[in-house]
Amino acid sequence: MCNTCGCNLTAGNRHLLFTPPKTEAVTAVSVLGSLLQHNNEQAGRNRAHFDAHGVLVINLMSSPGAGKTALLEATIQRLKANINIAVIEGDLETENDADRIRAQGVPAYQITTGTACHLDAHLIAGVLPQLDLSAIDLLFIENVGNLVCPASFDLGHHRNVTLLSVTEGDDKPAKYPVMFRAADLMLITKTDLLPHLDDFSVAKAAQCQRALASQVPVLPLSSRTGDGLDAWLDWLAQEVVAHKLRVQRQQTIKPRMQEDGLKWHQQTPKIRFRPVARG
Ligand SMILES: Nc1nc2c(ncn2[C@@H]2O[C@H](COP(=O)(O)OP(=O)(O)OP(=O)(O)O)[C@@H](O)[C@H]2O)c(=O)[nH]1
Ligand SMILES: [Mg+2]
Repeated sequence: MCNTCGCNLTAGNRHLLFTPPKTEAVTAVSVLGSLLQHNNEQAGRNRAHFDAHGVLVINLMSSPGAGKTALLEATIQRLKANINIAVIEGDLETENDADRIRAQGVPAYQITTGTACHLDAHLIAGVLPQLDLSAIDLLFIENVGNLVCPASFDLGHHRNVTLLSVTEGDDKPAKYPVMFRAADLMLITKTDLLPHLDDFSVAKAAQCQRALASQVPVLPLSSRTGDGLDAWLDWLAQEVVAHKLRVQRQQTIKPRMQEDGLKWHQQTPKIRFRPVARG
């Protein structure tokens, strides 16, 4: 969780800061720690609500523009005849992404976070009254485009899918480990652009993911051409069925959250300086 930019305060949880009783002895750290705890409690309530309706909830995370909405558009086109889908969109501003999803004929709810660079469980709880969960099998949450903070906030969802587009560079799992460790599935997107890039290696990106001790599937695909989409759609269909069975057994599943996200983000930055060799 990011304690330096203040992004852990959102319109959804701001009320928690001002809830009495509050003493002056409350330090910033304890307030922020308590916000994370409140977030996790609300996430648990959200998940119980989703499970009561047998809805699988998938959180899509990536840097801005990696192709989350394009992937949703392509996915909806292929699955909507067989699976009832809805989408919650998160962006700082605009209804653009929700409009794109609605154009595909499925319900979409836009959360605009203003300044917050991630969604949290309270923001999700705020839109739940508008969702007819009895009419949904699969709910996607498209998180705000950001490779850091979204990984530390449990929304009450079941699976995290992290996208890496080929134009971002194949070393991103190494540089943003908190995000990529949180992935239950990693998608390498925009593979139709690979012929134009001489320095992105799908194998190296997968290797960087494995170097995080992550054995999750890594699937390359292009939402533009449809290449590789079948493997993603198969994964989704299996997850929907597995979740229905889990719920029948009164079980649930939590995403691969960074429970230690707070610790990760509070680590003292390491400053490495290597003089440039002069020759
Ligand atoms: N060539 C190519 N372009 C793509 C593909 N997927 C998405 N794009 C393009 O990439 C740009 C960003 O795509 P979006 O789907 O809006 O990305 P996003 O991750 O939802 O972006 P934010 O919501 O702003 O974080 C758009 O211009 C898309 O047309 C793809 O598979 N191939
Ligand atoms: Mg989008």
